[in-house]
Amino acid sequence: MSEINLCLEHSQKRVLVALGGNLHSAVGSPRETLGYALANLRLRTNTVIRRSKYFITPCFPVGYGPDYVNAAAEFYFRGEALELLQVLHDIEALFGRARDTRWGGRVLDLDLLVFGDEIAPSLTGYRQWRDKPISQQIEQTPLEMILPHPRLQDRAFVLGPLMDIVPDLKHPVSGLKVSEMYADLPVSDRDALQPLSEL
Ligand code: PH2
Ligand code: MG
Ligand code: MG
Repeated sequence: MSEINLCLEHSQKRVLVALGGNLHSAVGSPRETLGYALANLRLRTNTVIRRSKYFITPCFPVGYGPDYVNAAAEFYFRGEALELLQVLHDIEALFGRARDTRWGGRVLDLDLLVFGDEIAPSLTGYRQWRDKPISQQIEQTPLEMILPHPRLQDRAFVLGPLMDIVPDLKHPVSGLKVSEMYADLPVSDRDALQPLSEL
């Protein structure tokens, strides 16, 4: 193996981030905000980022607010997961996101989906969040970092964008590929995603 590959393996983690927003920010529409947020993320992490298409997605839970724009981004990060989480929170704050527990509307949501094969805070802690009933998911927000994202396998607005860039990525806990998790979603959830043209 080359020296360059060795370096990559030891110090960089493959990262997937979900982007979403359904309210206008000071810089524009949700799609524009997501674009600026990605540019900001590139600068702060000094990485090359691969982005999915943008998708219009119905608000989950249905009726809680306007449609979202969602996308996913992949890059390789040198550092700790908590450092990256802080960067994501800083970018959310920069674009006017008030951190609260309401699901109905937000100008920018940046979720750390996968950080290499890291599981946090522990397998038990991860499973507690993954297995929460929907009523508690709406009411409670974890204060600590949970990895992988506990709702990753459930949401078409996350898996649809991931399908676009990393269909073969394996879930660090279940071992299922993105394509398998996507195929397991209700057809109506998948059909509700509307990819936006890049032009
Ligand atoms: N994010 C939420 C709640 N509901 N619905 C869609 N369509 N897209 C999202 O990103 C989203 C949501 C909480 O983060
Ligand atoms: Mg979030
Ligand atoms: Mg979210």
